Amino acid sequence: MHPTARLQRLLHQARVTVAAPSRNARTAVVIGRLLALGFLICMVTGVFSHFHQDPLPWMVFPTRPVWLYQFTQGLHVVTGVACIPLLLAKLYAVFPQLLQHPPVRSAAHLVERASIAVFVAASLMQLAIGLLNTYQLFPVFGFSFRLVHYALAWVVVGSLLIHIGVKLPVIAAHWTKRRSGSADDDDDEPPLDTPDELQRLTGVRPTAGMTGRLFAWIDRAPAPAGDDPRVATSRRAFFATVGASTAVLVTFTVGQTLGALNPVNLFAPRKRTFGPQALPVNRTASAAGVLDLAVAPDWTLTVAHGQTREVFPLSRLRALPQHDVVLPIACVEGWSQDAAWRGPRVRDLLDAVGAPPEATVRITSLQQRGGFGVTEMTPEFVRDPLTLVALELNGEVLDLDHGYPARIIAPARPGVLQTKWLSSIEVIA
Ligand SMILES: Nc1nc2c(c(=O)[nH]1)N[C@H]1C(S)=C(S)[C@@H](COP(=O)(O)O)O[C@H]1N2
Ligand SMILES: [Mo]
Repeated sequence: MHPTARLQRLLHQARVTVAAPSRNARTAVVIGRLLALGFLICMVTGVFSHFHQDPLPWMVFPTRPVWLYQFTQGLHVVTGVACIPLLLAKLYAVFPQLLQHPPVRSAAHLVERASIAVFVAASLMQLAIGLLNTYQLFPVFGFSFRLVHYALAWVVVGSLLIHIGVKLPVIAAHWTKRRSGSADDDDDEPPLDTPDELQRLTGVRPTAGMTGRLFAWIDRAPAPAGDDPRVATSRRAFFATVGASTAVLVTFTVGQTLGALNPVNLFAPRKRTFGPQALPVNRTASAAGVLDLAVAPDWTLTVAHGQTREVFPLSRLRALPQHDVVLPIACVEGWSQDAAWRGPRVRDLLDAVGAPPEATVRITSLQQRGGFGVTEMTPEFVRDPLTLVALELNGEVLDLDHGYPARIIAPARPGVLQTKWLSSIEVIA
């Protein structure tokens, strides 16, 4: 037999073997729609978070509601988690399509298959590294997680748009249950199991009852018809499994940001209220290498504007008007928690050095190593009455692991910008 015919026969046989009632275009569209919504939410919230940390010069961010970032980033991580079972379900549903023959039929078909290959690879990687990062296990040393995740996001979205474009006719045909036809009509490979086809492929005409290796697959039990109750049961079981896994993952993770579900936060790495002063800690003073500097009796906070420079020991910071705010720490990893903070306003400190109202500042930590030692703050946050140099947390002097002697706390900002163990605040623009 011709090798091509042999391969075609093999692929067809494999497709028949893995065929199942839930492996059809309607399933692919139903799961695909949820997945597309999930990826859209992740993209929008992810881009928002990315630009918070790397703003373009013209960007201004909302500072209210104070829980905005807590919400968008909590949604980002929970949606990303939900996409994991959905993506696996989608791959399960369309897997038989992998076994097409010929592998490439036309230029358009090549684009279609290549975009799917890129999309599958990039989205599996994206979800995997996102999940790993929430456990602080991002494995690509020497790369910033955020930049890798951001770049990959565009690969995911680009290949997904091509995929959706190419598949529009299939998506339209199966959008509603009524319009979706039989389970097999997504099977765009010509059916091979008619005697004529087989003869064309193999040069041998199969006779009724012929078994043996060559034609074994044509003797398979006939696929259950659409109205067979076993088909409905099988489909229902599939959707129930996907729905239950997604619901379980979300329920047992979302408690890291949603207080009501905190008791069932089994999967997320950070537990609300677990930590000094009932607040989780991402990097301890010891891990940041600031133990000695942070408790040094001659510690001061330097505030600078050009040549004007004021030095604030702790006593001077405590002598300024103190303000109380309740604001969340909202980590990019998806956990968040409200806390009560107390200290002077950042804008009062800047007024002391005559900074203009539109000042952007650079905030430097005592921390020498790691990426979070230096951050910038744009005017809308600098001027906000809720933005404090916090000296107290939940009614006590800041714990060393929460940034003693002084840290930044500002509304609606990523946790990663709430700099701990302050050293200086300088006007840079
Ligand atoms: N200097 C410094 N500040 C930092 C960090 C850090 O590693 N170094 N981590 C940030 C991150 S990622 C978060 S989520 C919050 C965590 O605050 P907490 O440890 O007080 O809960 O602090 C932020 N401030
Ligand atoms: Mo964080």
